[in-house]
Amino acid sequence: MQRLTTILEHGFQQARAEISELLNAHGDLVIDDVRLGQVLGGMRGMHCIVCDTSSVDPSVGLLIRGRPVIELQDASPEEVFWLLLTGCQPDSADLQELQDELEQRRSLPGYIRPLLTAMPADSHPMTMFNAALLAMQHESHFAGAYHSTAKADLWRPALEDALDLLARMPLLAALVYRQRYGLPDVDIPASTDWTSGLALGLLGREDQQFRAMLKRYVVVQSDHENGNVCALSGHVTGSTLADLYYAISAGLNGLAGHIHGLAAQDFVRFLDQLSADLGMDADEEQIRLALEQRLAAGRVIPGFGHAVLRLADPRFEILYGYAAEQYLDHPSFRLASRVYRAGKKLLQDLGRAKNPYPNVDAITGVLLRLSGIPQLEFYTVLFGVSLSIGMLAQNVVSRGIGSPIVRPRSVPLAELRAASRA
Ligand code: CMX
Repeated sequence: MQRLTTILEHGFQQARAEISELLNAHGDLVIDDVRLGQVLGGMRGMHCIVCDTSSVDPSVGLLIRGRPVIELQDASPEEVFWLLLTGCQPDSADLQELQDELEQRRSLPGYIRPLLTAMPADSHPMTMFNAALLAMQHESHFAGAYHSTAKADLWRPALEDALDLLARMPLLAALVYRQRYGLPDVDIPASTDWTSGLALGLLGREDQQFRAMLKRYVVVQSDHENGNVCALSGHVTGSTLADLYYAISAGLNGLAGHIHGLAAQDFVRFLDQLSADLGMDADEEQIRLALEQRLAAGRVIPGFGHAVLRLADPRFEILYGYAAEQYLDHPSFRLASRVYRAGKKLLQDLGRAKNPYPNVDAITGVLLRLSGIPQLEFYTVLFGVSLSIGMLAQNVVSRGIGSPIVRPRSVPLAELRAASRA
C-alpha cells in the first residue's frame, strides 16, 4: 500500500504543521460557548472535537469529506474507505491495490469459531460480533509496535490494524450470522470483493440485487462525523493510544444501545406489534393512536428524531427511494410507509421532538428484512460493520494528526446551581 501510505504521510505532516500553527497563533480563540442546557443535555451541539472524515450539517445531512452522501450512493465501501482516509477519490489502480490487500488479509484467526461456539446459543449477535472482534486484539500490529514506535508514527501500525479489521468484517459478520442462526457454512472464494463476500456470507448464495442493496446500505452508513455515540466512544478510547481493536469494540458497544443502533431492530419490532394488533392494513389514524399510546406509556418511537439533523435524514431518503423501487407494493413496505407518515405528523403536531422525521434506522431494518435477512437482532451488526469503516479511518487519521487524549471537565450539579444564581 505504498501510494496510500505516501498520501497519508504527506497529509498528516501538513495537518500536524497546521495544528501546531493554529495552536501557537490562535490557541485562545473562542469558537463556541457552552450553555448550561448543553451540559445538562448530553453536550448537544457543542463544537469540541476535530473530525475531517465527515461532518453532519443539520440542514444538509451527512457530508463525506465535504461531499453530500447522495453523491456517493453508488460508490463501493472500498472507495469510501479510501476517501474517508485520504480526502481524495482513489483511481482504479489505487482501488485494485486496496482490494488485493483486503483479499490477502481477510482470513479469521482459528480461535474465533470456537470462541463463538462457546457463547450461549441465544447471545445477541452484536455481543458475539464484538466479542470476536475484541478477541482478535491478539493480532494487533499497533499493540505489538507500541513500545518501539515514536508516537508520531503510530498511525502506521494503526493503518495495518485498520486494513486487517476492514478485510475481516465481512467474514466475521457472516460467521456470526451463520453460527447464531444455525446456518451451514458458505464457501467464499478468495477473489470475492468486500461487498460480494458479505452478501454471499449472509445470504448463502449469489444474488446481485441483494449485493447492490448491501453496497448502498453500507456506504450511506459508513460514517456520521465524530459526535455520534459510536464514533465518539471509539475516538475517546483510541485517544488513550489503545489499539484499533479496543477502539472499534468500544464504538460498537455504544452502537448497541436502543436509541442508537438498536433502533433499527426496534422499529421492525414495532411494525410487527402493529400488524399483530391491527393487521397489515392498519390505516394512518389507527397507527397514530398506537403511537400515541406508546408515547403515553413513556416510550420512544424508534426510528424517529435526530440529535443533530433538522431535515429528513438523507440516509433514510436514499434507502427509502431504493426500497420503493423494489418493494413499492409489498404489504410490509406499505405499512412502514404509513408509519413514516403517521409518526412524522404526530411528532410535528406534538412539537416536542426537534426532528419529527424518520431517521435511517426506520428504513434499514425494513429493507434488510425485505431483502432476505429476517433476523431483527442482526441488524445492529450490519450497522456496526458499516460504521466501522468510518471509525477505522477516523482512528488512523487521529493517530496521524496526533490527536491528544480526550479529557474534558465534568461539573458537579451544585456548581451549575451556584452559577445559575450568580
Ligand atoms: N420518540 C419519542 N420522543 C422523542 C423522540 C422519539 N422518536 N425523539 C425525540 N423525542 C423527545 C425526546 O425524548 C425529548 O424529550 P424530553 O424533552 O422529555 O427529554 C424531546 O423529544 C426533545 O428531544 P430532541 O432534542 O428532539 O432529541 P434528542 O437529541 O434528545 O434525542 C434521539 C435524539 C435520536 C435520541 C431521539 O430522537 C430518539 O430517542 N429517537 C428514537 C430512537 C432512534 O430512532 N434512534 C436512532 C437515531 C439515529 C442514529 O443513531 O443515527
